[in-house]
Amino acid sequence: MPPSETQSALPSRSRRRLLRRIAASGLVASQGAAAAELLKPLDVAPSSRTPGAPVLEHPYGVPSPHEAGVMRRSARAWPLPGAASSMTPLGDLFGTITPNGLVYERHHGGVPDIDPDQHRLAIHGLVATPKLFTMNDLLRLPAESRIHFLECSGNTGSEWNGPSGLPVQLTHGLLSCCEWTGVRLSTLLEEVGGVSVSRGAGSGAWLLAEGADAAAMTRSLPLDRILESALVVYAQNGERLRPENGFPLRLIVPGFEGNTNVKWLRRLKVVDAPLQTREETSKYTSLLPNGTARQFAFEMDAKSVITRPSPGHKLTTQGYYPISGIAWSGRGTIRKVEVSTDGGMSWRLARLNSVAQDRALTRFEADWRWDGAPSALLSRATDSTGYVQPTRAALVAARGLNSQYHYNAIQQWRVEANGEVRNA
Ligand SMILES: Nc1nc2c(c(=O)[nH]1)N[C@H]1C(S)=C(S)[C@@H](COP(=O)(O)O)O[C@H]1N2
Ligand SMILES: [Mo]
Repeated sequence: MPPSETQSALPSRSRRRLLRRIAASGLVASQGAAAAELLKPLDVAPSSRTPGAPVLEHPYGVPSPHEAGVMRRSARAWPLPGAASSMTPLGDLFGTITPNGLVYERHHGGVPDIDPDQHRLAIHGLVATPKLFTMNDLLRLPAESRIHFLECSGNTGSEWNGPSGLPVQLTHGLLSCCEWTGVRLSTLLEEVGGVSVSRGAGSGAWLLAEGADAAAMTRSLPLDRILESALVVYAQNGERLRPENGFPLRLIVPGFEGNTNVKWLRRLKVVDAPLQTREETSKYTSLLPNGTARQFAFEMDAKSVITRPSPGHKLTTQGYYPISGIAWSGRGTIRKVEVSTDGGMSWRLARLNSVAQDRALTRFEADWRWDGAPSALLSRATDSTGYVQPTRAALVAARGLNSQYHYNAIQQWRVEANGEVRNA
């Protein structure tokens, strides 16, 4: 039956019921012309008249050309070659998983080209039997897949001094969430016969992780805190890692600041104290108001942001809008998200419309009827430890304005009377 006949084939009683329902829904007022269209048979869609493109036009699939504007972008120009970042277009995405081509990138020395057949992972230091692993060795160990967010500790640093005017991609886009597949760190340490430093409270078992890139990114990590959750991964969202995200191997430390998730991983060394590398002394420490530095602030604190509507979006008519966003915590799951549409004077509970997973993005949504008046939209996350996302004033009071990293304050978007959404 050609598609044009399906509409008129509806029995007239159910057609009348359908039209009554459309009228009752209020859609008729705003879409009168569209509703009137339904009274006559629909035309055959132009795209139904001829066969479409063949299979294998794109042996590796690509998004619709109509989505060409959805891409990673950089917030600023970087002064040194290879040291740069690109940001995930959060305002254009749905659900909680970041597609591989849109995962943010942060490199300190560019993206190395590594032959997986030549690549080795060394596990050495205070272990019983130091070993070199090939990629094939790693693929023959028990695998595990887990969904975790990855956030650069510099994410949202643009807002320390107040609203930057930037859209959500450029304020919060050093954030992605993937399903990571690889080998548990604990399995690998068993493979080298175990660790020969006494572990437990007060002891000093640390793990030095180093990348094979030009920056030789190197971080020391407290072994006790990461042993149960860290993964050495070779795949993201079902396929091998992308070169820019660490191909062929990277470390995933769930909930810890992005830079500890060392890409192009070439060695793990068990040591008895942190090595005070460049990335934990001159970088990735925060200068506090009392003049001391906050070092080894590993966990990313609970945070949330509204992604739709967000700056760059425009509300076209008054009426119902879902407020949609994401929330996450480096210390566990998201317990609740509250939303305000009046600048924080009143709050109400949002629905969590994805399963709240451990150290992963959670999608929330709240109903809102825009009455055309200027509004201010905010979201506030509470995590499973009871920690509540702070206001900017509270965060600045605690950390001062010399802290570049770990900005997690409540974010406000203004809705103007003309429907424009702004970070102001
Ligand atoms: N070897 C190496 N690992 C690295 C980096 C790097 O420059 N080199 N950048 C780190 C930083 S600062 C972040 S935020 C994350 C970014 O991971 P992504 O590019 O996969 O999003 O990787 C971390 N791991
Ligand atoms: Mo980072």
